[in-house]
Amino acid sequence: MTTLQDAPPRRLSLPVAALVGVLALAAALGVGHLVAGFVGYTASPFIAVANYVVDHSPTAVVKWAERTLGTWDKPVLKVGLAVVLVLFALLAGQLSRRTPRAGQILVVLLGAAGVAAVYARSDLGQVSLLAPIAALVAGLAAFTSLHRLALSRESADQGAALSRESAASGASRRKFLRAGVGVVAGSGVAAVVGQVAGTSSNAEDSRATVGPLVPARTAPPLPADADFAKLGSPPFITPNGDFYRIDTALVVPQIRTEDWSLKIHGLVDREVTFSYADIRNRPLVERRVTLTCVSNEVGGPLISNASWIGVDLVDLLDEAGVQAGAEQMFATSVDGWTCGTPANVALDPQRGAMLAIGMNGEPLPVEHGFPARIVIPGLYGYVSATKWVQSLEFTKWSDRQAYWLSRGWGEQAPIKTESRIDTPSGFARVPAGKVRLAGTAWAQHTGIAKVEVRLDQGPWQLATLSAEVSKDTWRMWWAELDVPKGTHQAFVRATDQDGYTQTENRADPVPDGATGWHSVSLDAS
Ligand SMILES: Nc1nc2c(c(=O)[nH]1)N[C@H]1C(S)=C(S)[C@@H](COP(=O)(O)O)O[C@H]1N2
Ligand SMILES: [Mo]
Repeated sequence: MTTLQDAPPRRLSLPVAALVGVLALAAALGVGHLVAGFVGYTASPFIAVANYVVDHSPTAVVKWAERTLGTWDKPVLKVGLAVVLVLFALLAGQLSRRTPRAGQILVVLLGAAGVAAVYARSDLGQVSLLAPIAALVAGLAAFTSLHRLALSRESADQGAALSRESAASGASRRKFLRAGVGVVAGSGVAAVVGQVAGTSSNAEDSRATVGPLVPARTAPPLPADADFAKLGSPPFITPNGDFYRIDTALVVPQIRTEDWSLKIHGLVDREVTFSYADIRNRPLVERRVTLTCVSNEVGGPLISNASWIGVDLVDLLDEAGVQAGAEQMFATSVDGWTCGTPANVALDPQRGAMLAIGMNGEPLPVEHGFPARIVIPGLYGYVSATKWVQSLEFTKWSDRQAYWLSRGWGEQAPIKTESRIDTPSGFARVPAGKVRLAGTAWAQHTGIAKVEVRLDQGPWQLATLSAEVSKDTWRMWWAELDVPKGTHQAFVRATDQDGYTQTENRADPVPDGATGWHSVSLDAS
């Protein structure tokens, strides 16, 4: 008869060790998400760590992700992070097959990473640290107790194998099983409750109560030939649902109008703060402005046009009295993203910079900055278009470095004159003969003077331009080329109203915007 003392050394089997690690991870994430639902949704350890990765990735990685993944970068990051966490959990289990020590240390290290990620956020208060701390404690407790149960189960098994005392083995097996199921169910419920609590006071119902935004100064009616959409150009106004979206927010910031305010401070005569009602009750203006992302490749899709409704930014700035020494308007969003605009551009009354609260007749969509964002004609989005904006601080360039500036992008970033062929799309098969091309061209705040197209090395031919709605918006064009049988290349180039013609030289988006002629291949038969 063998007693437990003589049993082989107690050791978890590989799958049981792995299970302990994964269950502890589930407990940590579930409890963290639950607490975050009450102290600040983005304090959820998983979201906080993902955000931290976004904010601290080397420029080369961010660039690579933008280029290869486009708008898939966020889901890919989340799945990638989940895989990494599960690998860590498996490792924690594997390292702890005899004693829980190594796994406990790993759990604490992972938990500490969550705490650090939340601590690093400028927009999350002290209380939000409760979420990652609760996650750490839950993960550690789950790991330790599951490990103990698993180990006693394992040794009971080993004892049973020798002594046939299967009753004891069965009991401890059931205990471990019950605990495991309990952890899974508990974490699931906790995560769901946190999700519901964290997103229930969302911005969408606040947005629904804003009511109609009626500008005191409306933009002039659109001429019938503002676009050549029937010929294959983009529509002049981009519907909100089709408007390109670029931001670093993994979770779209949810701010209710009553919780929003904008503070103007720094090198100003008097600090001023505006509530949503303050802005809403001012006479509103409506302006069409085409936004462009600096990351847009030649021929790329990161450009869209809207009718923005809001107030003249310069009026708000005048109330603060910006001082002569101010060089940049340093804007911060509620989620801690930052943006530096040359102060003289923000302050130029001719520029038409806006604090926008409406987009195409509706309150701003939440993902486009609700309750309020900055829109400045003629500057790429990363130096101008702060969404969910909460602070405008006037500083010197040397005092503050905005998010993308510190990642290798330029300080000054006026939008470059560019054009794009939208129809036919690349590698199109067309019947030989007359082929109609259509597309768009832009030189925001300068205006487009002409657009030309050519086939291969042939002569440039003038395209027909749409009506100029504003110098701050894109302009559509169409043209016809004579295309003989065979494979050819069609090119487009624009000239702006300063007389500058787009250079043929290809430049990367980094550091201040791509250049080069867009072309499409035509396969004529
Ligand atoms: N808060 C916040 N605002 C932001 C950004 C961001 O990451 N966070 N990205 C900027 C960039 S790079 C661009 S191109 C524009 C895009 O605005 P859209 O998403 O409404 O098209 O928003 C700008 N405003
Ligand atoms: Mo951008």
